[in-house]
Amino acid sequence: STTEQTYIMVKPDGVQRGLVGEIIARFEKRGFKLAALKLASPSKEHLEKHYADLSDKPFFPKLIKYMLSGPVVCMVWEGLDAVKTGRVMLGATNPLASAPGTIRGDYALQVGMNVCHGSDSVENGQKEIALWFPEGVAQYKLDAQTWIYE
Ligand code: DAT
Ligand code: MG
Repeated sequence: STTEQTYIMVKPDGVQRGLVGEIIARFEKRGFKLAALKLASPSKEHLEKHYADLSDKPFFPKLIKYMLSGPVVCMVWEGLDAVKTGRVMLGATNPLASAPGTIRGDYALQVGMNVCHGSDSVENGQKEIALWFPEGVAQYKLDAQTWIYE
């Protein structure tokens, strides 16, 4: 639906490398509506909740350490098939397998520094939005949608 929401996050490497504007621009230009945006320095406990599904993986401690290495930019983007389309725009988890034209395929090389996060299902997206934006997200009419949705 056109009101589907996804949680997109620029990871510490993306912030340090000056990719925040580029990543925002891609979602903006594609036609998605910005519903929430902030710079954050989450705690270890918060990140462990975000990545709870991966807590058994051998790379989990390294992943948490990386995510704690600097601020992240948290966003909610809304629009048609936002979750699936967001994942396509991000590219594969391993940047070497990501197609050029995707964010990871254009800006990353290694899985442990893959620049950005995107929700993998509508259900997980809603969980992530609740975790990262307990204050709620914006509700407004995006006038450009008249020229995006037929
Ligand atoms: P994605 O971020 O594409 O949703 P994921 O949820 O499976 O991928 O994993 C979360 C992050 O954990 C991923 O962006 C990078 C890291 N990661 C995943 N698989 C890894 C692996 N095999 N080795 C090291 N880091 C990994
Ligand atoms: Mg994931």
